[in-house]
Amino acid sequence: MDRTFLMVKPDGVQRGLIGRIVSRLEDKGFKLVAGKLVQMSEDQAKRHYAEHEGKPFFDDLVRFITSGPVFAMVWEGDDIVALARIVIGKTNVKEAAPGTIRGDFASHTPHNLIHGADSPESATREAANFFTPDELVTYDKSIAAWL
Ligand code: IDP
Repeated sequence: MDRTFLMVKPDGVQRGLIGRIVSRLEDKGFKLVAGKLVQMSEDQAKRHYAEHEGKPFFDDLVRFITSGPVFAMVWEGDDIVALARIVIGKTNVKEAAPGTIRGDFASHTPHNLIHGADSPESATREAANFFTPDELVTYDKSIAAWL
């Protein structure tokens, strides 16, 4: 079973969309293994977005992601890294299809509500920036055989 790191960004928290975003991930059949509300520090934000360091939008991105609490999560499912990014939708809200989280709820690109890791390696690195290994809960769901 694969795991990914997902995070409701400050715009999603402020807009009261944590519940609806979590519902969509549950509806898809993913299994929540960890979740918490976090006010990120500047250092934590820079670690999270290390791959974007040096890009013109980096400082704005760090300012935005630290502008209020985020809801950090780890989810589990087969091929979940790629599948979750389909559920989330494209980065640019003009390209995010209806039916995706961004396509249905986001109208300005930097404020695109949710982050999703782009590879299993990124997912592991990003999750470690928020959670200790013992915070990732391993358990079975009897519905799993029906997914
Ligand atoms: P992703 O969140 O869809 O994986 P990334 O390319 O990793 O997209 O970019 C991280 C975040 O940085 C985006 O979700 C968006 O909030 C912001 N971002 C990306 N590109 C730009 C840009 O060109 N201008 C401003 N913000 C951007």
